[in-house]
Amino acid sequence: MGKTIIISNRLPVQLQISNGTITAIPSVGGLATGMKSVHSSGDSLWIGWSGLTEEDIVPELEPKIDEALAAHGSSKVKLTEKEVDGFYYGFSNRTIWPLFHYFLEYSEFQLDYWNTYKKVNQKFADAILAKAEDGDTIWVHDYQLMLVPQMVRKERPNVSIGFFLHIPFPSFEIFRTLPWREELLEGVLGSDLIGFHTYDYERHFLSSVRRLLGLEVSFNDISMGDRLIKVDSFPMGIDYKKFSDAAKIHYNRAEDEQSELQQRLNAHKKTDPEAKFFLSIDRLDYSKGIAKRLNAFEYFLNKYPQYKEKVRLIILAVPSRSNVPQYQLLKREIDELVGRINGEFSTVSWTPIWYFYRSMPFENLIDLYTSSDIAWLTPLRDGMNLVAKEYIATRTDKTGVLILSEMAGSANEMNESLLVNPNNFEQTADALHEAINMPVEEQKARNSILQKRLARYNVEKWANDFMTSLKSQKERDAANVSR
Ligand code: ADQ
Repeated sequence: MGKTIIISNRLPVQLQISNGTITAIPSVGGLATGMKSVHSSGDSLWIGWSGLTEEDIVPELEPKIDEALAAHGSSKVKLTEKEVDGFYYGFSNRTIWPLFHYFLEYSEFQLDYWNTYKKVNQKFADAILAKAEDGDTIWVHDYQLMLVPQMVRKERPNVSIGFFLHIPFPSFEIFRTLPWREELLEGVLGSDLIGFHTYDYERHFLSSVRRLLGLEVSFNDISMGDRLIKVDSFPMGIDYKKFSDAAKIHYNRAEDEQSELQQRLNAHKKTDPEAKFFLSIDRLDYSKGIAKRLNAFEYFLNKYPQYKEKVRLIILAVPSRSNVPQYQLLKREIDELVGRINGEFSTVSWTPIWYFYRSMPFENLIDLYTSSDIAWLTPLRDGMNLVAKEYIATRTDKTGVLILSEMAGSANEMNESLLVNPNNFEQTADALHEAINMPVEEQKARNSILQKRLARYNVEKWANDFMTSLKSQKERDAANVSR
């Protein structure tokens, strides 16, 4: 059996350099956790960008960096600052990201971004080709690397290649507007297995393949020359145990062991047991609908004034892509909205919105999840949305209400939450009202079902299902060719 090579834009470790010493610290993100069972078992390698540009890397330090990465089964792709600009901030985040999230008007079609995207994808493919041998399995992740499967396939036809897209695949009418649409599809089709979070994204992709490339599609198989390519959905889960175990510890902590955040949240609850916390957690991204949510909150306070001084909206926004202009504008818009709404409604004893613009340590995330009566997660588009799953996993006493956008991939598996259209303020305000008044027995009934499902379809199962399907697809394809 060959080895496994995982490839993603960023490596699952972060480099820390101080006084000439280099340490690689494993990232705590969902992908890194999910791949643990695939990456740590036996012979595997993870290839990606380290986060440092070539200009950042002093030549004397390079061997030490490589050594620190190798200790974590990782190997770096070297990118210049200019390449990061055109490939990552450019084509990935100013062309594909907005287009695939239905923000057509934000999508920039610039030839130099496209050329850099191709060049950098080739660099990633070359890094794989330097290590890959016949019989190896290669798992390519996400929208930054859509050309890699075909680039590898061309040189190494006898490897298994899987591709997983973490963001939505848009409908044909949106996707067709991209000037390089055929090239992107052909790039992905170098794979044996192509995975999406939902059945809808899978159908959208198949429809584009059929209509733009004229390929034969039968059920979820694509015939391309003598190759058979399988397309399927694999809804990504979370490390359920990690979240529920952390929540149990949180609930059992003595007061003097609690974080300052936990103590303050508890103190508020004690002063007013009827007060409710609404929680909103996202990267600061226009696809997440944070500004709309703030407007909907204002609408709610006007429609249901009885909740003034009773409810608090905690907004946690993680800084993201802050050198892309749309993100800077959004930051300003949110700052202004929070200021305006707090200015309009605050009283001497009540501030309706608590706004944190930062990343938080895992401990504090758990504090927020466990202390919030209602999680209000209403992206305008989201490939999956893992925050919704994390919130439910931490509700170990089964109380709590999740208000979730229909436009999040996770809505498909979380029907027991209150699903809303984030553009409909009336419906959203009513859902908040319903959530505040939902009987505890009903909360428990809904969350029991959700928890059972999330515990079973965890991130490890997601990774294993994908790898198993890739293996059987390669065998099926081999049988098909030899017939
Ligand atoms: P994201 O857009 O980043 O992921 P999401 O799935 O919600 O969105 O994951 C965010 C992660 O960041 C969660 O694990 C959460 O705990 C963490 N996080 C959020 N706020 C934080 C904070 N302030 N501090 C620290 N950590 C924080 C992309 C796609 C999604 C898809 C995932 C996985 O856009 O649609 O679900 O990939 O495929």
